[in-house]
Amino acid sequence: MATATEPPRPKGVNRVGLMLQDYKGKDSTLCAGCGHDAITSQIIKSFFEYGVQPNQVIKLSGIGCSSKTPAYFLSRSHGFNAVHGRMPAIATGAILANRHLTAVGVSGDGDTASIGMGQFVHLLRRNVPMIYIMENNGVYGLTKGQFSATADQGSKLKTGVMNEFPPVDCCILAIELGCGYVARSFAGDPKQVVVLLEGALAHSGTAFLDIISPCVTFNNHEGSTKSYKHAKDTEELLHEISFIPAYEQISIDYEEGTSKVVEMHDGSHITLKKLERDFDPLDKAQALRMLRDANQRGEFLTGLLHVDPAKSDLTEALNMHPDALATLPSELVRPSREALEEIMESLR
Ligand SMILES: Cc1ncc(C[n+]2csc(CCOP(=O)(O)OP(=O)(O)O)c2C)c(N)n1
Ligand code: SF4
Ligand SMILES: [Mg+2]
Repeated sequence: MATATEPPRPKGVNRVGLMLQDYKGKDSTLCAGCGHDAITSQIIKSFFEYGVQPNQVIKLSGIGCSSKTPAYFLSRSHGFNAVHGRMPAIATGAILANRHLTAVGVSGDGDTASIGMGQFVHLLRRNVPMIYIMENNGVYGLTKGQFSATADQGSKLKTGVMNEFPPVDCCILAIELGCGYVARSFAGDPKQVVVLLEGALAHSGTAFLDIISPCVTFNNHEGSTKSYKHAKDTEELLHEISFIPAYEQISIDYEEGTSKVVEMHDGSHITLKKLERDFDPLDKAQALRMLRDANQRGEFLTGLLHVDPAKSDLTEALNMHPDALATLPSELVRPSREALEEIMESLR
């Protein structure tokens, strides 16, 4: 059981003195019922509950219906809507310029796994500290519903066209490339999405979330494996997951053997209550095996697939200055005349 250590707050106000509405953005222009809008609501809720300061956040995206969504949350935050599939490069630059920003990227399955694959894999292997959400509907929603690289082999478009190619499983890819926080969820499971996002906020490297987010206009029919019905019918929870932020934490009671508690980088805790299977998300090899088996059986597993809270992120690997580069005085970032002369001398 967690016990609050902070003084009581007025109802509806979070620990930084803000209300839920302070985390909202513009009205959505997406189709009514689009899964992406449900995820937007969960981003708003999780950032509010965690108590993130909106002006310390940068929102990043590429191109697609999903990539439009940063306009619909956190209107007081910084933002950059990049070129299709090129969000990782922009995110890497922004974070290197200011390592203290909380970065949240929203991408689509096309933006990430089709045109953006080259950039995505390097973001993962560098462990850029950010939350990377892939809103996965199996199609290019914005350009009228062509299959993306995450569409399942054998799934059908409304027109009857069948996808002949095997899908890219971005969670397997992320785990394989050393990502220290990998989760899969479903836009129709808001409770799980919120907890996974809160856990992602507490993680220090790349936190990758693959969220099935049905496209009601182009990929929600019979024969689609990314529809609301298919996801609801096949979803299998790996565990019951809950999040206890560091600021609420004194002690946690849990049942030994049936629950696992993971301490995150910032002192928050994630508790995973065992359901059907014995599964330890700290075990990378087990997570990979389980995902491969699940794919073969056509199962849709959701929850925290892999976590490694101790992994060092890009800023640590580069041994960066503890302060944001963007705020350092020029004496610190510019080499002195003597240093430059020394370099020139060494090149003679
Ligand atoms: C360089 C480039 N190539 C192609 C396009 C056309 N285009 C725009 S969005 C998109 C696909 C979007 O799909 P996804 O990332 O899955 O997002 P969704 O709309 O499904 O949320 C494509 C192919 C583009 N804008 N830029
Ligand atoms: S086309 Fe599909 S992905 Fe795009 S807004 Fe409409 S339902 Fe959402
Ligand atoms: Mg898509």
